[in-house]
Amino acid sequence: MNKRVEKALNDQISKEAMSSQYYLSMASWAECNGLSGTAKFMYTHSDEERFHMLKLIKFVNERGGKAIIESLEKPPVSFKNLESVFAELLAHEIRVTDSINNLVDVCLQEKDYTTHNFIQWYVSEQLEEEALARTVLDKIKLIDGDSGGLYMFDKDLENAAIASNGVSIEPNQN
Ligand code: OFO
Repeated sequence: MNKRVEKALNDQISKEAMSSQYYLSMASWAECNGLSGTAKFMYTHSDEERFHMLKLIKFVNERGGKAIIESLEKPPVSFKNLESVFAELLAHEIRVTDSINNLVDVCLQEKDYTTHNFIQWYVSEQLEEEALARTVLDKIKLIDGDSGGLYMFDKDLENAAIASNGVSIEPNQN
C-alpha cells in the first residue's frame, strides 16, 4: 500500500475512534441529565463511528498496510446544554468531513483509485451526518428551551435511534 495513503487512512482511523468516544461521552452526559432519547441516539451514533473505524482498519490490513491503533485524547465530559451538545457535534462532523476530503485528495495525488473508490462510502456518509446534525441543531433552536418541546424532541431522537440501521464493517459492503 502507498505509504502516504496508508498514513492518511491511519489518521482517519484515529478520527473515527475519537468520534466514537466523543459521542459516547455525550451519551453519558445526556443519560445523567434525564435525556434518555438523546442518550440512545448518541450511544447508537457512537457505535456507528466505531463501525466506521473498524471498516477502515480491515481495509488497510487487507490491502497489505498496517492499521495503527493510537491512544486518544479525553473527550469533553460536560456540556452547557443540549444546544451546545449538538453545536459541538456539528463542528466535529465538519472537521471529520475536512479530513475525509483530505484523504480523497491524497488518493488522487497518489493515483490510488482503489482506495479512492472505497472512500466514496465515507464521503456520502459524511454528507448525511452533517445534514442530520444541522437539522437536529435547527430543531433545538426552534424549541428555544421550552420543556414540552424538549420532551418531544428527546422522544423523536429515541425513535430516530431505533429506526437507524447498523452498517457492515466489511470493506466492500455498506
Ligand atoms: Fe464517521 O462519520 Fe461521523 O464522524
